[in-house]
Amino acid sequence: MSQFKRHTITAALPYANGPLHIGHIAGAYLPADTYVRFLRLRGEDVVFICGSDEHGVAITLGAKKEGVSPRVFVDKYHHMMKKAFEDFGIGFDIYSRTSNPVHYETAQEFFKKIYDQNLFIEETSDQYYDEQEGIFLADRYIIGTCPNCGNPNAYGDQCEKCGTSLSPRQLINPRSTVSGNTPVLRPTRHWYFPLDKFENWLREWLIEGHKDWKTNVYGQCKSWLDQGLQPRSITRDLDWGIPVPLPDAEGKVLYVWFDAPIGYISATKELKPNDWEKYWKDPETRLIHFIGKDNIVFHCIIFPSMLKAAGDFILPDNVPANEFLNLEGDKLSTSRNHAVWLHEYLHDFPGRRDELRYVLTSISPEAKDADFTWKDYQQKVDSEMVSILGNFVNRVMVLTGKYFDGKVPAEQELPGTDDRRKKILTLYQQAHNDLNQAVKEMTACLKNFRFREAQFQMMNLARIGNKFLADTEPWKLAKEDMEAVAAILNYSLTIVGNIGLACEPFLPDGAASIRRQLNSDLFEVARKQFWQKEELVHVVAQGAALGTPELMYKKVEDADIEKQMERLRKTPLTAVPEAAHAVAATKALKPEIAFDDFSKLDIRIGEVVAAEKMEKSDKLLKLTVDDGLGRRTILSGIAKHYSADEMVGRQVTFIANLAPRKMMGIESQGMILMAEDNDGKLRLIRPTEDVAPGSTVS
Ligand code: B3M
Ligand code: ZN
Repeated sequence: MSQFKRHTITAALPYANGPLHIGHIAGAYLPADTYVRFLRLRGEDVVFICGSDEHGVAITLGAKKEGVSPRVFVDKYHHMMKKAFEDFGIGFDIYSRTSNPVHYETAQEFFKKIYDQNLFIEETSDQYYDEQEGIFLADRYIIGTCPNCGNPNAYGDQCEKCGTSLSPRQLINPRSTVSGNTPVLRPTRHWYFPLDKFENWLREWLIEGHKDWKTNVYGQCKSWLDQGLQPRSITRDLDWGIPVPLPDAEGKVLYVWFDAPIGYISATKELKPNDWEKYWKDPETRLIHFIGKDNIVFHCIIFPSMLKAAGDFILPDNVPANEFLNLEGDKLSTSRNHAVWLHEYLHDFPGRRDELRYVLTSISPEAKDADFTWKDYQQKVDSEMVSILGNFVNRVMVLTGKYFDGKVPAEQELPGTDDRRKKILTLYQQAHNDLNQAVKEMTACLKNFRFREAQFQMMNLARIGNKFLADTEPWKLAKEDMEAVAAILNYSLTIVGNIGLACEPFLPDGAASIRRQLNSDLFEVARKQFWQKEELVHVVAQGAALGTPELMYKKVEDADIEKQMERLRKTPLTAVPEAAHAVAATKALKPEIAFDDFSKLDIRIGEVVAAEKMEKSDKLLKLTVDDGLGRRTILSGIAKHYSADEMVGRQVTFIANLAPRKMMGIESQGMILMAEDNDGKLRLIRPTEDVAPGSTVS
């Protein structure tokens, strides 16, 4: 890695078509984040690039199912994903999006660069067309029977059952996914990228030149090349996407897999408008793509060929793709809501980001598919994070508090030839060797994208620390040999400090906790030395006062696990409409209504001028509302969510023409509108800025 001056690290751009789940995180984002943290700790110049992929059929079909425009659809999911990444602490330098103007420009320029060399093949051919919908059916707009395995629901671009990549014309009994109709053939003109012309070059660059890539990645590439490459169409007939930048190309947009990887370049431009080029064109920059296995061919074969064709770009030096993660023995599925959603995890387990990072890295699907189970999550948190790591740090902190008043005891030579001291010295030497060995292995694994093993070695530091304490038993020596106790605890604090350094790429919150607990001035310097020398370093200074002990991790309650299991059990086994994935467990839609039904409602904004709790009811508040015309009384079942005091002075939205209703002897003249989440929590709906009471809502 040292022959490179800087690193461009990308993580696959997730489609803005749904929330993130743990499969995404384990596949690309967590390994990328761990690696980037490692590089930064070693003082490398790194840009860490990601963003939302906002084009293609995944977007247009998703938007259609939710009944909104693609623009509204991608806005919603882009912000949702961006926030979840931030909340989880994935440290992108930029999280951009492919609907940004800079990306349009970059992608169009890229197209033109290849076009101007006369490399594209322009061809008119017959393609399937849905006459009822008036659209051409490419990719996932069309399904049919897979010619390879007989799966009746294979897509126009791929059979998800056997993994074969397909084109619509290969499907048997093709059907439109939009209308269900049988399509007809119609001529349409498209541009094709001549992948076949890059075959020889790919053999040399990839097959000969990158035998160092992971076997799962290398194997997939080789089998693609062995089957022979064909020209691939890189344009589509769609009204959502980046227009083909040619004068006679009305209605044609770039194929999403042509524009999306260029998104890495656009995002770098956005991040570093003045010197982005060195991250993409200087041969001393190391380009690495973190992705899931379903993206291998695009990142290892197609995008490199595009970069090569456009000229003067660097090529990926490695593409450490992961296999898939399953959940409780079953494929993760957005449409069946069989998933652990990142934003839900963060909500249900506040302050426990490290725990998810740890468990996902410990089962990282690096070489083969892996399975996440909640029981395993609980077990790993309890018996590894709490019992090994947290426990070791805490014991050392508490013992130092007890024997040395929370100050770092003196380092000791421990002279003397009595058996006890000899034994301590031997144990110390052994621990020291083992610790250095673990640090060496950890860094070697990090360099080679073996994060699972790297984290195991990191945890070994705590295992060795625990063993050192258990073997030396300082609490038994306290009466007779305080020098020995000092030596043991000084060294134990050094181990704690080195764990604090070693766990930074994996457990950022835990690292911060150790840092607070040790409260050492040496930390910054120690960190540099540790990652450069790859061995144990001095982290604590004799006599320095430690911080307050903290419990780094706590056990996972059975009830918390049960709640998650219950949620998974409750989700339907059969597919539900895609829209249901928007927010897990969102209520089903009510039947459609006519506009006239809606316009009968008189919805208005009012201001609460007085409020009191109804006696004998724990639910009802009695509100006096200024409705612009006068005052009215409205009873509202929100007492569990808002106090009477809180309500006074607030603006509310209410139905003004609902027939009055008597409740507990009082007439309610309207209904306050509330938002109710999946847990039954109620929240007021009110204008973002105050408006005049009596304003109507439409
Ligand atoms: N959006 C596919 C996916 O989310 C695609 C990756 C683009 S990376 C340039 O799996
Ligand atoms: Zn198939």
